[in-house]
Amino acid sequence: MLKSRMIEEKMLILLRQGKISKWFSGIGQEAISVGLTMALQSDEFILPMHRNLGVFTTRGIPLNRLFSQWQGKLSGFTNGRDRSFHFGSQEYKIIGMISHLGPQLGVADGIALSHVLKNESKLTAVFSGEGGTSEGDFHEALNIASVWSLPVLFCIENNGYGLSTPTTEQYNCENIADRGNGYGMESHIVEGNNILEVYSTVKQISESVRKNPRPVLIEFKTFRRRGHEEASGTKYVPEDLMSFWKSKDPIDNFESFLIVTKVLSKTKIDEFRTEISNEITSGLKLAFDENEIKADLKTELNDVYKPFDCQEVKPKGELKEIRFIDAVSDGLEHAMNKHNDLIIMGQDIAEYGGVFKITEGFVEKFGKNRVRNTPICESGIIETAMGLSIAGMKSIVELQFADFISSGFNPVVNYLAKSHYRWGQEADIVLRMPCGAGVGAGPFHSQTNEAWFTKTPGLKVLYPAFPFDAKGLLISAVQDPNPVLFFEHKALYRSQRQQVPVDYYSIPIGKASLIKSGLDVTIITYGAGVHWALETLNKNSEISADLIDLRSIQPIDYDCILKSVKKTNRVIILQEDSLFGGIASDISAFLMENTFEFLDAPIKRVGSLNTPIPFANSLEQQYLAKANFEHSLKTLLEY
Ligand SMILES: Cc1ncc(C[n+]2csc(CCOP(=O)(O)OP(=O)(O)O)c2C)c(N)n1
Repeated sequence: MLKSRMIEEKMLILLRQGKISKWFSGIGQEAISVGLTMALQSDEFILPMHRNLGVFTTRGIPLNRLFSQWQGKLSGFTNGRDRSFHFGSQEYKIIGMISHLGPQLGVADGIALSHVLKNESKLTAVFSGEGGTSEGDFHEALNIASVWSLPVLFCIENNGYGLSTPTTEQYNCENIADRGNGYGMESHIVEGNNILEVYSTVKQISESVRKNPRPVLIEFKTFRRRGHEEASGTKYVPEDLMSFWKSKDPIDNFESFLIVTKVLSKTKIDEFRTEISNEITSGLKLAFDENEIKADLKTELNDVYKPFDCQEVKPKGELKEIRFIDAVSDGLEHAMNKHNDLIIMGQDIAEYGGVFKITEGFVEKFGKNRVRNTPICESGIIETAMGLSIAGMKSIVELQFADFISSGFNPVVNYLAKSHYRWGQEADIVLRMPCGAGVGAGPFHSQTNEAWFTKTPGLKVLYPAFPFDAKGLLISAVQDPNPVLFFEHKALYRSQRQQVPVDYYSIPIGKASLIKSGLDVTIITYGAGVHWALETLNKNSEISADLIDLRSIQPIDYDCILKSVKKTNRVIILQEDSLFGGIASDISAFLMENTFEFLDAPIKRVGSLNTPIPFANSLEQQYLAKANFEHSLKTLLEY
């Protein structure tokens, strides 16, 4: 506790000297981090917050590495890419927060799930402030952990204020621990400023949880004695409250206790102080002496994704005519057979087989541990998938409809997408996204929302149009250790049939497919757009076109596009999504920059109307890009 306190005191000085940029103080709360970390086994994961310095010091991270992290230097944990405690370390079994507070609660569920699945008697501890418990992530994570009996200690540091918001404006129950009841979960209240109480309670609970896996909610009562961060002050805190909690300082009180009980002497304490002070000084010297990070463009771009050498398995052997939907199911089954550590999670996917029946029969083949029905918790389950990945397991999450990804948006774009770039941790996850319009399903069951994700660095986005591609690309998506969003157009599920190899094969990610070859125009599209284009070309046999099915829209096969446009000199880009801000706009800009001299006509984009997707058939037909494609193509050819 003393080490953590003395580091903080030093940081406050450095902050005043302008030598560090920001500090979130945990002064007065040290007993919780230190007591909990000491009570756990060193190979059990802890997911701390911004005031849990004691977790890091107790796990023995060399101080120079912590200081370098805070200064954005190479010996830190993020190559200068993230600040403060926003990093993880497999070596120290610490998974730091992302700024959004709540998501790590679900990540802890995933790590704990891996322990259950691997029959390890370990637990995972995750922290949140009382403010963070107001986020939906808290509710989802506790609910999932309870339904699945996951060995997670949900540790809530109730320190009186969330920034300036007092607990009375944050929640309306007496204790946060009382909520345990609502989740069917055991809960405890612990005097968080008493190191002995923290240590002994957590030790006792952990021993029991390792034997009998279950989640436990622990509310630590404590107080935040400095500002939210140093610049923000504490004007809003009544003085008597501050002095009350000062009298409950965990270090002062423990020190007095140790002196009274003659465990420690003043001299020994002074020795400790000198020792720690020397350790801080030498750690700081190392960090300050370290050079600033040199920006290297190639390294930055390369580290967005985990390198993946796709082991292409060429299709061969017996063919069978199957529907798109069967191809997805078949690809999934092959992937489950190939990767014993692959878990599928989704709503109603187990005995019921999923709303599209894609996983029908999977429970019988792979068991309920690997084919998991989930509560309606998109965020929490995507976070759980992230936790599985941290624990070295692969997972697929089936979104019931791609539209519902909005309820799990935060972990996708902030956790999964940024994790490898920030601290080298892959998010080995495939999100299956049944999407698309033309089925009379209205505004919330029809969207093709790939553009929400293609603009976020760190995600891969696949969108097959044929059964053959669906199976081969899904297999590659599972192989790929990066987060992949796999779009499956619902209207193609039962309308598209093809001869597909029965065996396992894969298709490299990032390669477009040239479906038709011609001379006069290049049509670039994907998903249902491919079939609209084919329909148009079949009806107008005089049109000689290159038809490119992108298949992968992040990354995009620019080589294929360039080659074709330089040959045909005209290009039309067709997307099902509303026109503004979609893939077509980006490809169009790329072609303007790179093929301007080759073009004989302005680039044409065709997308759906900039309205939500309407329900009634006549309105939906008018909405869809298909309605304008043929006319636009002919106009372009006549230009
Ligand atoms: C989703 C989200 N909303 C708002 C913030 C800004 N913010 C950062 S910390 C904080 C207060 C957190 O309070 P609490 O969870 O009680 O933790 P404490 O800081 O008191 O330890 C707020 C509002 C944020 N980081 N993330």
